[in-house]
Amino acid sequence: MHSTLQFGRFNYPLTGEHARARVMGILNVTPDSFSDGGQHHSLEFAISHAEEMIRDGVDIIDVGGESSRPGADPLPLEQELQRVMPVLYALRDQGPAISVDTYKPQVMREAIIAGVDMINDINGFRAPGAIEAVRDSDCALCIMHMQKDPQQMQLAPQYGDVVAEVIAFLRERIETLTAAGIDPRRICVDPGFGFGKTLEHNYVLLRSTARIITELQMPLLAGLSRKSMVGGITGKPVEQRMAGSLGGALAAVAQGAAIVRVHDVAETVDALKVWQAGINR
Ligand code: 9MG
Repeated sequence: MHSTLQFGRFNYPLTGEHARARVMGILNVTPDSFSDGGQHHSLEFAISHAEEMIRDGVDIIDVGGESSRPGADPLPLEQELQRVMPVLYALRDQGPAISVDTYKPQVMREAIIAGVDMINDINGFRAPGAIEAVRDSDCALCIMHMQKDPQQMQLAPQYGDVVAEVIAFLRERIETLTAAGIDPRRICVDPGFGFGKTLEHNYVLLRSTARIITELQMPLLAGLSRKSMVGGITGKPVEQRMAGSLGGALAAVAQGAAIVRVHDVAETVDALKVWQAGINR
């Protein structure tokens, strides 16, 4: 494992006394995430949500314009740019690191010009031109595993050995990115909870967080906030999954996850502070 994660303008220690898990707050700029669907209101809503996350102690804000929920349709490039670019420019100098959640190379290029610190690609930089789009920047790259695509992924996910297959996929992507000249200190990996996985697959992967980190020697990002895997254990609907999501985030961090991607920033920041204070280092 490298001792730091290069994160655009930031450099996160991964080992030693200054290492701690970072909280990534989710900022969806999708029509269902603001009141009237209008462009102006969406920007205002996004900024005020981001300001709340900043007050709550967020480390990274992950801005996404296209829904990746199971069954979601892809968003045309121009619409995605119209949704995310004003938000990226508005947030760029507010303090936290900024990430953009996209798999489209053209969005990656524009976001890098705007100064983002991370590209979070649920497609693992497999789109033609994705690697070239990010290669010459210094932003961090999150490589996520997904079986099929958001429209197909939850139809009938199947694996022989889910942990081995996710590790093999991530290893191949790390090798492809580094062979293209990308510094491995910019890379983090993500098992992709809920992306082409059954409840059982998700928990086998969550319980294997430490193994994934050890085998790949890369920092790991865990995103399970409010997902069906939380509802599958608690029996709670999406609006009542905060406590369950905190439990999942702590399970990942206890095994070495470097970043947790969450909706509930204030609660996660507090939970991690108490957990950190209460463990033997
Ligand atoms: C965009 N997005 C939705 N869920 C995610 C997850 O679990 N990880 C990452 N990296 N991105 C996600």
